[in-house]
Amino acid sequence: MKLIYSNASPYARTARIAIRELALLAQIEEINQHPFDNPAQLISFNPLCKVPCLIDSNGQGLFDSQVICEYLDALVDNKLFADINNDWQLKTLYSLTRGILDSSVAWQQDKVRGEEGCSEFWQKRFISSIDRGLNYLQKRIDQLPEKFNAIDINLITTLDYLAFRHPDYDWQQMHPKLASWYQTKNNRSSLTETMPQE
Ligand SMILES: N[C@@H](CCC(=O)N[C@@H](CS)C(=O)NCC(=O)O)C(=O)O
Repeated sequence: MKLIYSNASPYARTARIAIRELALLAQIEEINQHPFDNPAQLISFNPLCKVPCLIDSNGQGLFDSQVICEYLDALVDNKLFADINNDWQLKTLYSLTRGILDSSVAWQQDKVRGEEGCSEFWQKRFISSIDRGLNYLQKRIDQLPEKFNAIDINLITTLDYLAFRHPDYDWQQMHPKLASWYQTKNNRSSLTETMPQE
């Protein structure tokens, strides 16, 4: 199998963390391609030209990051999604982590439009949804399963992405309970090997 990813993409990072947590690295070649270069290989497997994209052992494309993570998890022994998929509240928290990540990425996309193209209205909305989302999660952090899981992957990826792209947004100071939770989780090799980079 092959995984097309880019170093700065938080969505691709969730797939790369799952690969490591599921001990699948020996079976998957990771190919670094930037979607803005419109690589022919990426487009041929994902018409959206977005990363991550997995090419499975039958030579078929799989996307997006959630589908890839669930697929890889099912290949092994449902380590990452088993607790979540049996509990609607945990599924909702999983969706919330995806939503906070979407707002964080949309905020970055708006910022790079520059002073003339960016929108104060939208940036405020993105920041409010991140604030409220992290608060909501912080209040429920003790409800997360003990075992490392797909919510942990998304949440850590989102927090690291905020520090990477929005260093002025001091999430650790604003959400101290999340910061303590993060300290107990962030030393796994799946995380340190996949930190976001330009
Ligand atoms: N919902 C998708 C989002 C993927 C996505 O937006 N990836 C970005 C990189 S962070 C991308 O490839 N963007 C290229 C583009 O929008 O043209 C997922 O979860 O995989």
